[in-house]
Amino acid sequence: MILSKFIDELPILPVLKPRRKDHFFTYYKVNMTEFKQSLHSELPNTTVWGYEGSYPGPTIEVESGEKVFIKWSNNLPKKHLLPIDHTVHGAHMDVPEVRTVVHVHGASVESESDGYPEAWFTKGFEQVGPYFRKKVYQYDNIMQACTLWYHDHALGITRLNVYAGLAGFFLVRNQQERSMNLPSGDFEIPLIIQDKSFNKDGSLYYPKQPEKQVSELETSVIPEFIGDTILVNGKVWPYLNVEPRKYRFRLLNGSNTRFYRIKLDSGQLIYQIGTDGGLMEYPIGIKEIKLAPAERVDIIIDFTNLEGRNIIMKNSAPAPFPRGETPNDNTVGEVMKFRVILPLSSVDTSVIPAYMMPLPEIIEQSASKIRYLTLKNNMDQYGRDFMLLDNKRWDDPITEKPELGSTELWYLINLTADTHPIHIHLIDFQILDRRDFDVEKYKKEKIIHYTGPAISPEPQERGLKDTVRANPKQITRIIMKFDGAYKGLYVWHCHILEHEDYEMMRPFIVIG
Ligand SMILES: [Cu+2]
Repeated sequence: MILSKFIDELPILPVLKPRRKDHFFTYYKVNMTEFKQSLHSELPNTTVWGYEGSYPGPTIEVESGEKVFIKWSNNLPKKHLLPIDHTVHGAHMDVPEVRTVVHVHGASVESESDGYPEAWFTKGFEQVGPYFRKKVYQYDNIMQACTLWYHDHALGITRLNVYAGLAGFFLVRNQQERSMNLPSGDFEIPLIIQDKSFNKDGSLYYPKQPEKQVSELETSVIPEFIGDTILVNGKVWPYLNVEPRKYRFRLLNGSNTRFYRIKLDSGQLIYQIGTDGGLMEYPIGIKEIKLAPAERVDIIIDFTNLEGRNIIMKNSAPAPFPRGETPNDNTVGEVMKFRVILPLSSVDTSVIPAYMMPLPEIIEQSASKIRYLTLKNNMDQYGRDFMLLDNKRWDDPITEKPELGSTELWYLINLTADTHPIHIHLIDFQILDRRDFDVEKYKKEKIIHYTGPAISPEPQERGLKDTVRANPKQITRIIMKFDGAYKGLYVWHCHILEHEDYEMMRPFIVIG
């Protein structure tokens, strides 16, 4: 189905109002429901799932250090909107079909409120998963200003719940950031980029079977989901009217599998000011930004002196990444359009600061524990490919047990042909380097033989990260301190949701 581009206006996501707010804490209630929404003016309305009646969900804005309680409640139907594969871990016939649990991606948060995949709950908390601990989650937000997002994380159906619409922004703000005079108010816009496919009746399309059909099963998990349309803030190929001035955009890849390589067709520089975990030391000017699923960048685009221009945000990332097809300009090679047609409403006094804040580097020598963790292909009894971390399944005993206060260095040894965005809950990490190595030798002898020099992280990655692209045939080294306030059970996983749902996820426990 061909949909016209740039005929619908970009939705500006609403900011959620707290139910209660005083000196001591803030309380939100967030309801998950099913409803119909227009995702493109040429499509009949689409049945989606959302938070507070909105897909994507309303933006939750908090202050650094603000104590926030959120009651996430499930008011979804008992029947899932999308096809479930009951052979996948945690989605067997013995559990209810529709289960939800909410994770704030990038948050440092107590274990009981992190949205553990087996802490799921059904409508009205009638049934709960084995790790369910509380109805009201507590977020202390002891992070600096950063761009986080919340989304569903229920075991075995995360790909379906997020695809149905369960995702939204969670922004942490503070005085330090405000004092920088970045573009704000109407000139600061979060953008969640996702890909979807539709049936003629406007309903969401999600395949029941992979290309290589599994005849024994009615519904089978697929190795990756690649949609044929691009949505920003829940609209297919939208446009945004802008003034000739600076805008701050928070870009989030909220797609299941698709990566993006973002560029402006005007060829102008994009000023990046932040990574997953907050502001960078200083801004960088770049022409192209890579975004794996769950990665965020905080950027400024300057439309000054561009009156009358149309600027298209393009995407050149192959899908699946990096071995798949390169996108076509007529379709997914474009994301959205900026039309510089609004008159300047006031003088633009916002700035791109020369320097933002110090970012102490974690040095390699400070690591007290080194872990060598493989990303590896496997085949199941139905002949389906699936991926494992450290050759272990979700249900295998916990092996990653970092000590509170310690620093760890992880070698992500990618033996597969895909780039996997590896996400670790609870902490931010820094990328040390990436390096080519001999995959065959490693598979045979478990010996790391490097075949190229260590490559520094890309300029766009030089900041705090919670999701890293682990490229094929490379070892990606990341370093992290478990120095927060929290102990307990968390997870690390690939953020390609089709991988995460099918065993590419492991629990870890912070001890001490
Ligand atoms: Cu993966």
